[in-house]
Amino acid sequence: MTPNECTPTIDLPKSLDQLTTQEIERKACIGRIATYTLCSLTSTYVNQGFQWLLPVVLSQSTDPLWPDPSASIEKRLEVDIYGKPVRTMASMIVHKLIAASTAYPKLFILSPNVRLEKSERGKTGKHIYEFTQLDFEAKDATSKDVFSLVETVLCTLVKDLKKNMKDDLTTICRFDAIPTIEGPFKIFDREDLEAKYGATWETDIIAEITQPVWITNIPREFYDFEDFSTGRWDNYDLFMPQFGEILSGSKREYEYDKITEKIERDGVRKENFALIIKMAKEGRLKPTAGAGIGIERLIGYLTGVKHIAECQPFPRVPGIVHEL
Ligand code: ASN
Repeated sequence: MTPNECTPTIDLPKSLDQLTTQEIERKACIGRIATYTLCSLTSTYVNQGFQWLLPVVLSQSTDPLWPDPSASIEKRLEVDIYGKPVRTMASMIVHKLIAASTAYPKLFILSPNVRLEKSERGKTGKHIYEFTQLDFEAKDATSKDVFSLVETVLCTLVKDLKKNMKDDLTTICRFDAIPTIEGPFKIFDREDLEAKYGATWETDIIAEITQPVWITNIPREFYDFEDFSTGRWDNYDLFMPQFGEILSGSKREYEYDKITEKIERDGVRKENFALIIKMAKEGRLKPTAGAGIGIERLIGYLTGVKHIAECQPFPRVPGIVHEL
């Protein structure tokens, strides 16, 4: 490809049948990088002793995605099956906490998530209405354990990708653009960033960093651990340079009193979380920590696409529904 062809030209990703010959070549190249990425991520988790669970899509209990400062959900999908209401999976957070507390102390899932974001988000380049998370959870793990695991996973990926996928990365002009990364990544408290940069802290920090960074202490859903005595949240996002968030997670709440108090405080529908509440009451919900890596965002960062839906064979741009 010529240097001109390196520049991503697709503002709003098209469906496969609409692509030119040149765009098909680019799509195939991104597809090979995606395949390599998935192989690398899943191998590292398996090598680290994690069990690979298959996802579920319909369930009575799913992520409330509330309260979440960055949520913009237009519609929640609910349907009756066998006389019971179920929702499409927003994330397998509840399943993870129960699975890690019982039969699968270290687990990961490539989990399809449906989040019908508002149409305006079609143009951010970072939002899609169906995406896949590599969602993982480990019993008795701390935030620090999650940090070093993720650092191993991502540093291995970038190192091996640059070694084994040089031709494809060069074709899309990403070989030199992706820095080799090295852990431990720096950790910033969200409150300090707000004090330094104000409301634009997210875009400011992304522009400034040259290595991935952890952002901690972000108020959000009931299942993230909150220290009631200090008001600090033991949770985290991972931001990539010039790109933004590709992962979020936390140490988890597991105590009945705290979970019920937070569900009440947040105005979340208790009846959708009956099982996790019951298990917490019986002392069967255990301390765990984990996170989810947004696969299309990670591949979007690696390939430098304008819109992460360009990494999807069948683009899911908010507001745009293709036949496939
Ligand atoms: N996967 C995230 C976590 O592990 C939850 C989410 O996607 N909202 O915390």
